[in-house]
Amino acid sequence: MSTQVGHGRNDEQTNGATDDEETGAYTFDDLAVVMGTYNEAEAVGTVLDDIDRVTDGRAEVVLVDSSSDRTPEIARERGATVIEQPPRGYGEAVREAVLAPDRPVVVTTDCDDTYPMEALPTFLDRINKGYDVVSGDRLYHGADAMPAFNRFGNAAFAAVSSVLLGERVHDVTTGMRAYRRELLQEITWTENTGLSAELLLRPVARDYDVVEEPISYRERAGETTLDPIDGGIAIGKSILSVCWKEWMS
Ligand SMILES: Nc1nc2c(ncn2[C@@H]2O[C@H](COP(=O)(O)OP(=O)(O)O)[C@@H](O)[C@H]2O)c(=O)[nH]1
Ligand SMILES: [Mg+2]
Repeated sequence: MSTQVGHGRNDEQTNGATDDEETGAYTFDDLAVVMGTYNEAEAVGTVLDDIDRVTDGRAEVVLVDSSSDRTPEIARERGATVIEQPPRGYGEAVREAVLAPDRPVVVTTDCDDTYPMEALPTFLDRINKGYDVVSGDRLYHGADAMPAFNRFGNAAFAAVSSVLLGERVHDVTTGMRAYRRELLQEITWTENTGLSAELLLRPVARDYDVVEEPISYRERAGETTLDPIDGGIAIGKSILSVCWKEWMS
């Protein structure tokens, strides 16, 4: 497999979201959308309703939840699967979430209404084109809704990662990606706060077919759970340690 980290926006688009039996392409019936949730009562209803609307209720939805508010009840009312976990950080939750579904295509998102669920058909199309990972690039359109400190940090993480990988990547900390399930099961994931970076860096380092897809990014509903400075330091350490281990293996 050859790595192709580039933007997919100019690729011709098929109708993979609706076509199935004749072509063998994946449809929304093959898709699971997963997320970690920590007190997201303000956003969870909107996020799950968006997924339902865009996928016609056909995507499986899995939450790994550590909330003390009504997030899990709101999710169960909407038919989502809720796995309970004590609050142990972003990556502990998202690792359990990505490994949970049996469906062949797994999409991650944050449960804070920042990511465009309208992009799900495009993400599925890219997987049907043969990509192993489709990574939502928030910075391509400028990410005006992102706090300036985070925007600068994310651009720096992408620049450092690009040098270490020898491939240009544009947004390594995005929460919205589509993955082939086999890839998620094949690789051993080790990071917590840095898991979103690890989920891109290891596939790129191992020459899977990875593409970045420009996406819009909205302002968050509710309070962030990650401290930008502590979180930023943890992500920086993860990038260095994951790239080092990938080189050594
Ligand atoms: N289950 C669980 N979910 C978490 C934890 N920490 C963060 N999350 C969720 O992970 C996602 C990303 O966190 P978020 O606060 O949006 O981080 P930001 O996008 O970097 O500001 C959100 O859906 C959070 O609710 C945790 O300790 N446990
Ligand atoms: Mg978020």
